[in-house]
Amino acid sequence: MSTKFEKTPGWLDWFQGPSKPKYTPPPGAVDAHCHVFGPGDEFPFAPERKYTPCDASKDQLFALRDHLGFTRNVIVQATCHGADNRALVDAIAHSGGMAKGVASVKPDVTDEELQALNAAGVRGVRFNFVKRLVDALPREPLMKIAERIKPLGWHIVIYFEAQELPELYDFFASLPTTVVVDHMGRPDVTKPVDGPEFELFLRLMRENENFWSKVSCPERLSVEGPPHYSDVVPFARRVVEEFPDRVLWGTDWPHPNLKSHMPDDAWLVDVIPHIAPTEELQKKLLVDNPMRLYWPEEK
Ligand code: 0GY
Repeated sequence: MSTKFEKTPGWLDWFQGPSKPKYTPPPGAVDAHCHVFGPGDEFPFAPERKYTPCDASKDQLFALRDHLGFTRNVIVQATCHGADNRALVDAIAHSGGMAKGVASVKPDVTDEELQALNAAGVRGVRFNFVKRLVDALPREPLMKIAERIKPLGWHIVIYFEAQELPELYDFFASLPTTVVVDHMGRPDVTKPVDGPEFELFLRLMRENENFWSKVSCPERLSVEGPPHYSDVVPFARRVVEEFPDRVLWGTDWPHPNLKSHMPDDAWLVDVIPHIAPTEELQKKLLVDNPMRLYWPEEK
């Protein structure tokens, strides 16, 4: 564990020694949303961070991948590392080609830096609109970043909460690349799946064919809680069934900022057959879609 950094009070560490999932993912399955944290002694957390996590190294991530029956990872830059993508790049470099990344960049990023990230295996940038995590950038610089990453064939990952969508909808719809929404736009799952709030998110997906969604994070969205997270299932299943070719799944390991509990990651894998009930849907969700977005050269 890091000696330089003290964790945020009340921080929940990731679950040690997860059980084996009952569900076996198809060969070549991709965990398309996970993070590495530090280790802080090697890759310091960013001064502007809003939380200080426990360490969660690349080796621990790759061990979890193997344990859960997955083959590849898409590692998403977490806000505790700001726009310093070194831990992410290091993890990809040590993955034997089995990881790609989504970076955070500042508006003053140079073309050389973007090229270097591209060569390192980065395939997208993340724009974060969750107020407790970042001081959000205004839209104009974000649009400039979007225009600059477009020629690289990268996409944009957006993270926001459902109540912010009405305000952000037009900006999102104007983005010029493929756009991947984290965790279905964080719906309030105590509201009806066919109510106006979730309907706006479905409309965003329906009206913009460049939009994809991660059907991830039942542990974060659920009010009912573990191990089945049944209240999240209808939301994720709705998205998988309506947009089977534009969905991704991820563990979200090491689960930053959870408050209620820390999941055994096997529980999350065991939710998959409930949200993608056929083998065909599971293969699209776990293999075909992430391969098309992150490893198109191997398709
Ligand atoms: C997530 C969730 C969170 C944090 C981050 O970048 C981050 O710090 O993504 C969160 O606290 O909701 O998607 O992993």
